[in-house]
Parts: sequence; structure tokens; C-alpha cells
Amino acid sequence: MGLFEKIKNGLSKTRKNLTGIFDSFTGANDEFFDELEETLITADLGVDLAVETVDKLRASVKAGGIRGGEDIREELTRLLTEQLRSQDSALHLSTVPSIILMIGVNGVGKTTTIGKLAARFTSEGKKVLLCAGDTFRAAAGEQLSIWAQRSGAEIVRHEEGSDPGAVVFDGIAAAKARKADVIICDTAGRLHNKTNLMNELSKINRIIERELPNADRENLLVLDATTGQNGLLQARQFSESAGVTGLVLTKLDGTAKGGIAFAVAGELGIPIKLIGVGEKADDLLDFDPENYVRALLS
Ligand SMILES: Nc1nc2c(ncn2[C@@H]2O[C@H](COP(=O)(O)OP(=O)(O)O)[C@@H](O)[C@H]2O)c(=O)[nH]1
Ligand SMILES: [Mg+2]
Repeated sequence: MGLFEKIKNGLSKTRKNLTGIFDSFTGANDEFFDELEETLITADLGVDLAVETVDKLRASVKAGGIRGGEDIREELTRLLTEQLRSQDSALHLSTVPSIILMIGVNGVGKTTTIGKLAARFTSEGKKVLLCAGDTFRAAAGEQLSIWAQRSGAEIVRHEEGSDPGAVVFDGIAAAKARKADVIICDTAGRLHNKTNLMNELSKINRIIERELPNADRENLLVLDATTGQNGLLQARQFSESAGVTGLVLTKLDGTAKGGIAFAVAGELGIPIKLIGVGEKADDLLDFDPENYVRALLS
């Protein structure tokens, strides 16, 4: 199965619901718009955005030129793509070294995404160094070591319970000494409480700023797309306290409804940069707004 098919499969529930509405289209009346609005809300778009989108669609219909369900589908595709397109989806990692800090709550797919990125970069001939900054559990370092081995990346790892800031500090020093192209730092998603976690991320941020003041840097927040609107809450918290330059939406091969992409992009203005569509090394895609919307609507 191609990667695009995997997203299409994952988003099939939303697509079927929307397609049902388009197919049964008998006219742009209130009933039609209400049903569409409800379906968009159910698809995790969020109430405000669903209402706003349907209002725009109403205006387009009023302006003329939209007749059948197929025209409506095209117009909705245009409106939703627009919602995502104002964003810069590219990863900016031109300096040597450049650095990625992967953040997000437990279980969303941080370590897996690091593994996938490491595989991508090494296959491009880049030298990659991983920092095992999740020292909360030994298993986390273990998991990252396996990805390092698989992808041919190097890894800096300390023992369980040690200071994540120190791991990042050592990782940066090692990357400079070994002339690595990209450093990717893992972090814990769960600590004794949220304040601890946010303090730790601030500390890591400060270390990176001090040790690599001129390096290109991405703070990628990983969100599990199947958690719906809760993802929006997480995005808000992390972007306030940890500084987020981009989002990674994972598990889009699963039961995700897909609307969360529009909600986070629209409400927080954080660009989506990558999407995860499985557990394997090559199950990672650059985010493409139009493809994403087409996977939902066509
Ligand atoms: N189906 C699917 N599973 C994923 C994806 N990304 C991660 N996972 C799985 O989600 C679970 C948690 O991932 P992990 O990387 O350990 O999360 P972390 O706690 O944020 O580091 C693992 O079982 C992964 O294999 C994805 O895109 N699709
Ligand atoms: Mg992890």
C-alpha cells in the first residue's frame, strides 16, 4: 500500500460521511448545510472552524456557479486547503549541525518519529546523532538505541534517571566533535507533573540556545491524530511553554478523523510539517495540504 493510500484508509470514516452528504445533495438548503456542519464537527474540525467553513461555503453557493454535490466537494476542498496552505511546511535544517527537539506527551510517537527521521536523513547521506533525552524510563533509551542501529545513526545516551539537559549538552558536544549534520533529541512526555516537564523542556531549550546559538532548529510537537480535540489542548500547552516550530501528526493510518489538522493549524497558527502513517521507518510523509484534503474529501 502506498503512503497516500494509508492516509486515505485511515481517514476513510470521515471521507465516507462527507461523501454520503455530497452524494445525497439535492440543493443548497439549510438542512444540507446543517448536516455538513455537524459532520465537520464530528471530524474534529472544532465548532468554530466548522461553522466558519460552512459559512464560507454558503457564501460561495450564493455567489453562484455551484450546482451539484460535486461542485460543493470541489469548493470545500478549496476552502480547507486554503486553511492549511498559508503555512510553511518545510523543515529548516540548513546549518551544520542543525537540531531537532521532539516534544509531546507520552505515547504519541516521538521516539518512532525520530527513528523515521534518522532513517530518512542517513539515507540522504547525512550524519545523524540522536540524544536519548527521555531518561525517565530505561526502555525509552533502549527503543532509541534500536532505531539508531537500524538507521545507522549515532547515539548519546546516559543512564536512567539522569539529567536530560546533560544528555543534550553531551550530544551537542559529540555532534560538534564528530561533525554531525543533524542532531535529534528525544524527550520524556511524562514526568512527575506537568510543571516538571515544562521546566525541563525550558532548560533543554536554554542549553540548545547557548551551545548552538546560530544553528537551524526545529522544535517539533508530536500529536496523536486519533486523540482528536485533546490534541488541540496539548498543542496549546506546549506551544506556550516550550516553543513549537512545527507539528507532526502521527497515527493517521489508524482511526483518526483528520479534522484536528485544521483545528491546530487554524487556531494556533503552527504549521504541520510531517505526518506518520505507520510504525515502520518509511511510514513518514512531508505534509502536503492539498493531498491531505483530498484524502479526506475525494
Ligand atoms: N499506527 C501507527 N503507530 C504509530 C505511529 N507512530 C508511532 N506509533 C506507535 O505508537 C506507540 C508509541 O510510540 P512512541 O514512539 O514510543 O511514542 P513516544 O512515547 O511519544 O516516544 C508505538 O507502539 C509506536 O509504534 C504511526 O504513525 N502509526
Ligand atoms: Mg519515547
